[in-house]
Amino acid sequence: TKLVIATHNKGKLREIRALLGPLGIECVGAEELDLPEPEETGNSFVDNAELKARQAADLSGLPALSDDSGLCVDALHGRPGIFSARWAEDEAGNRDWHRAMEKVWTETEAAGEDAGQDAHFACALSLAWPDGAIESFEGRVDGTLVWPPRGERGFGYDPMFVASGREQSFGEMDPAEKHAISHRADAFRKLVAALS
Ligand code: ITT
Repeated sequence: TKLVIATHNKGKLREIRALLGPLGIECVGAEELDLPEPEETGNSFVDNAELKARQAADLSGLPALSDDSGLCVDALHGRPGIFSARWAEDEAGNRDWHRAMEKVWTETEAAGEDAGQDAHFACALSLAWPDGAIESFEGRVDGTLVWPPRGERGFGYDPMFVASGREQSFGEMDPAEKHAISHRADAFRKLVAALS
């Protein structure tokens, strides 16, 4: 079977391909099919993941897998959360991850010492079928924020996140190590368990 990966984010696409590789599923990216990027109007990771997967399955006639994810900071009551990509965008819609990380750090510091730097990454994966069926799976990984950012690997907020019990940030880690513990891997384990 062919599966559409309903994302326009190259970092996510790379990780999803690595996670699906061992399962022998043929993946095609949304950009290869010229699928449009839907507006993310949902109020939760699952809502947004479902609208991205639904649209891709409807337009392609193939099963589609989407990922909606983000960084949730305790001191910021879960922000940026579903707005994680938006915090990186300037008026022209260009994304600058250093600027996004700086904003997260500055606001976390402003929230006060008591609140601490606890945070987690969350991921919702949705699998939509052309016949209308849809299933979603959620994963998370807990950790703390660090400043300044560390490492050039991964994508997005990875350089400022250290998972609980680890020394290296996600930006410093070997990709295989991130894939063993990430929010995305956690959601994938649930998806694979449900499908097998
Ligand atoms: P698609 O909607 O096309 O999939 P997007 O980048 O717009 O791509 P989201 O709306 O889910 O995706 O935004 C989530 C943002 O959260 C994303 O752009 C990342 O920067 C950040 N994020 C998600 N997973 C991450 C990870 O594993 N490491 C670092 N940052 C991550």
